[in-house]
Amino acid sequence: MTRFQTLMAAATAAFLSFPAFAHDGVRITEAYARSMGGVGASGAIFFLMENHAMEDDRLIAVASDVAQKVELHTHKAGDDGVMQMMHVPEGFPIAAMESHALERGGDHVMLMGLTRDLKDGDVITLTLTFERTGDQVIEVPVDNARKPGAKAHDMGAMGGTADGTMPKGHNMGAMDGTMHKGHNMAAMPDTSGLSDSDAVIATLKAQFDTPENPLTVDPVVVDGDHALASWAQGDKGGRALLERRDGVWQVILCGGPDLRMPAFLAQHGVTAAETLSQMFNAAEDGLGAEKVALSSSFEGVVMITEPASE
Ligand SMILES: [Cu+2]
Repeated sequence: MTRFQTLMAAATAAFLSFPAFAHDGVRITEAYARSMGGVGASGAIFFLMENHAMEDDRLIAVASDVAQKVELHTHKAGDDGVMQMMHVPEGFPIAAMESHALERGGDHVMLMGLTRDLKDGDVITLTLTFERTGDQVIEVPVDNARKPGAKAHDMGAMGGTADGTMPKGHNMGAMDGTMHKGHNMAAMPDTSGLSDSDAVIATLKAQFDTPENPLTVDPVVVDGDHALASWAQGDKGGRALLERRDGVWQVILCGGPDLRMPAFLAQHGVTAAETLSQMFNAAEDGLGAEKVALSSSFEGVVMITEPASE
């Protein structure tokens, strides 16, 4: 039973004669938008659609002046198990008296090439076009810190795996929709007895290293319960932020240039962001400009785990 049906059942039980709905369209609730970057970056919008009509409907188009391109997207695991985002030109169906959620890691509205910064509390105007009921304009608040599955003001909510931050791809040069999510299910390595940096390396390898595509990790810098590492795999490189929870290292996100910025680290739960950043940048610089450039070649940010302290 969908959530909406559950609501309906509860309402029907409460009122023996159930009143007709006042409107015929699709009701939109719990809308929010988030973005990891400024102008030119990408973002995503999530909401719940409830079809209060006796006929099926379908969200077929979206439009907003907040981005150069606005599309309906979903996530799907490819043959290699790697999660990818893709455009869904046919849109999202909402059956009669059913609901359909756009949520992190699933269906979403993709904003590509933001025309302005999305700051918490900003409001975006989004036009939704439904196949049966036509256009509906909604106001969407920006909530960059919202966790997957969390309701507004529900700050105690759960973590989750790779979310819908959507770094790159979409044939837009600066983006590539591939998420390094395929190996998330790898068993956690036993890192007891290892030094912090060896434990970080073991954690990254458990998640991303494969015989065909070996991963090298260097340098690793640890400060308290956070670690930054540079990695290389084939001709690709990037950086990873890790966090230790209950003694276990977890990969929070992968990215490129952002991970050298204290402000970005602070945004993702690193308490001593300035210190960690200085230590890491010095260690990486020590390996030479070529190494730094390779790690900076990773475009966008891929969320692997939600930071616990966010
Ligand atoms: Cu997307």
